[in-house]
Amino acid sequence: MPTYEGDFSPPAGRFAIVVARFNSMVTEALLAGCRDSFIRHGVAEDRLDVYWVPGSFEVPLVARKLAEAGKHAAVVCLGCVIRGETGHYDHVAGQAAGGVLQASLSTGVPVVFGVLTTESVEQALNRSGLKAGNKGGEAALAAIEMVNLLAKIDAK
Ligand code: INI
Repeated sequence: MPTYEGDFSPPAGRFAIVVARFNSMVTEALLAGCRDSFIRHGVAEDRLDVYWVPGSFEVPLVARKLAEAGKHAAVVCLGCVIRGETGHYDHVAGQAAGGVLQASLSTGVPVVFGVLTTESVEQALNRSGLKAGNKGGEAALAAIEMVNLLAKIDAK
């Protein structure tokens, strides 16, 4: 049966990375992982545009504006929301996730959710380059895979 998957071959075009400054020690590490992953998969740094926003709550607006503009093959969203550190964790994390999904569905452009939502600072550090890999790097891979899958669908 015909089966379609996006691969990790170097995709064409530019990529946008929207990154929240809140918890910047973690988000800078996510950005470094994301950049590194793009470069290792054939997307040179001069094809990456980075947009800083105050916090994860602001990520969806900028992601949607960029996706609507149509100048990027995909938009990667990076942020870090730590439950232990915020009383409105559920609102910030939930709205960020919902907004990112909406940006993708309303534009047809892959908008990837690389916002960490963790119980503790330790978990956040582990997922941004320590014991549990780097979620920023994974987000870049998801963007590449989605761009390549959509290109296959368009080519059919
Ligand atoms: N933003 C985050 O990205 N992570 C957080 O953990 C966080 N906390 O703890 O509140 C956070 N808050 C700021 C929020 O994203 C907005 O920038 C702010 O509410 C202004 O709209």
